[in-house]
Amino acid sequence: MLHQQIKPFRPDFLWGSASAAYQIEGAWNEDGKGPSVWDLFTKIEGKTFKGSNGDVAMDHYHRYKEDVALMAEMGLKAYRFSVSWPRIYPSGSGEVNEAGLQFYDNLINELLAHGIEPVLTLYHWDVPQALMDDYGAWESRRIIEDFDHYCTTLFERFGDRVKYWVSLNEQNYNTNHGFITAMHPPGVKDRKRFYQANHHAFLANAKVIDSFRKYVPNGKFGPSFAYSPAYPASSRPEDMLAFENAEEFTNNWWLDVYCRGEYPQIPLQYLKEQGLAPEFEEGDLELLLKGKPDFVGVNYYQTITYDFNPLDGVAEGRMNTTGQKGSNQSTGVPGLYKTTPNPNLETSNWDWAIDPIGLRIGLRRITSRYGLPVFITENGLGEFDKLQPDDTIHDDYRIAYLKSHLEQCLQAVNDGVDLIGYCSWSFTDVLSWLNGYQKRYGFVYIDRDETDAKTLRRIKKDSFYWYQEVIRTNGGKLTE
Ligand code: BGP
Repeated sequence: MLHQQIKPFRPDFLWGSASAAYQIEGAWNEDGKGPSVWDLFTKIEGKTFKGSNGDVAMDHYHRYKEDVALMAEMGLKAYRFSVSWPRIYPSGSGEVNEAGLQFYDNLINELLAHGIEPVLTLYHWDVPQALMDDYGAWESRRIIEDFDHYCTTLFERFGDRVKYWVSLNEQNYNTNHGFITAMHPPGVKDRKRFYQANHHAFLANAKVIDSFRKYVPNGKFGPSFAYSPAYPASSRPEDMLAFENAEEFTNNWWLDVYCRGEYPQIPLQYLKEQGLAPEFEEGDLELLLKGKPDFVGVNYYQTITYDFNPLDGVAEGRMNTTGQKGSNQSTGVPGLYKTTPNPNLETSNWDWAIDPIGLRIGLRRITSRYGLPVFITENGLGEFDKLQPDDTIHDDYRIAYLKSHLEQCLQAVNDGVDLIGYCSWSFTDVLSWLNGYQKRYGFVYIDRDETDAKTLRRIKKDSFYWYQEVIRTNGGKLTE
């Protein structure tokens, strides 16, 4: 679609940026917080880049006022952060930890005092270790009640001040790595358990949305989906079929349940034949139907290109977690699809395809298929950054990435997408789960590395000043 005239972003567009508790807070065992699965998992040798962990992270727990002051200086309209479940319920359920609630109370009040809309993520992967020990966390239906109890506590406490809520962050990516590649906790490789745990997460999500309607009737709620729109490697019919398979199994499987309350037919039948489909219990289907969101949260980094994969084909490939360009390997599901590099796209040093038009395509697919507003809850470029002797960081590559993606957002808006906001990933640099501290995403550099927390000083990068202008001009800067 080419447009003669381009209309601007809506006047109340939520220009934002994002983070997650484990990746920035630190203070992992302070003020009554219980351990999360990540507190233990990162200590297992070989699981993360150079054994990096979030014990101290960016020390945001102690420096949140300084961080919010930087957000205010930038002119940020919205800030997406996550609440750490084991900070609120150290054992997952039972006794609430008032100090944990107080921390987020303070953060929310600080944001509001600076005119920044809080966007609260209920779950960004840090399930309490106690629930893993008790019943295997997402592998048991018991999590549905515990998650609802935890979320309801937050609705009651913050519902008067927080309007935008995100339920599960990247359920698809997190369960995939938890149960297929074993790169996230619980570190399992089992497709049957993957589909079952994922089903419980859907039920928990739906249950919480149902509660949300009662506690925060004027709020807006949605999941954050790790959306990598699929491309076919070629117009060869076998590749087209692989692409269709990938769309069904890697995207529609989640988006259909969130937005329509039902699993897509073709993959469900295939998984039933294979004995891999989730077990349904009475009431599951009715509950899923109650889980419709107000918006689809989209975390977009890249498109993925697929080609034909025979029954004895590729199943597992190593993922680039070192920043050594070209070390990523093809991965797939035999008989369905396998991934392949797209020769038309540049890649980052972590081999992620850079594809701004892919974002527009994804936004349009969601709009046409589900007719819901979209909130981009993550988008950004992870790269090596160099701190110059004069305390500057010239991240022109990040500016180019963000600019090209925002330009496509504007095109998508003109195509008819109801886009309510955009949160870059991330505001400050954060711990990258598997890639250590060297893979940086922020507008604000933080002086630390994998093994040394150094000074933890906050230093504004060039992209900070660029985004400040984008916000000030409501996107006008993009078309200059
Ligand atoms: C998403 C996560 C974020 C963040 C981001 C960048 O999957 O929701 O928490 O980490 O990706 O990914 P990475 O840190 O692996 O580069």
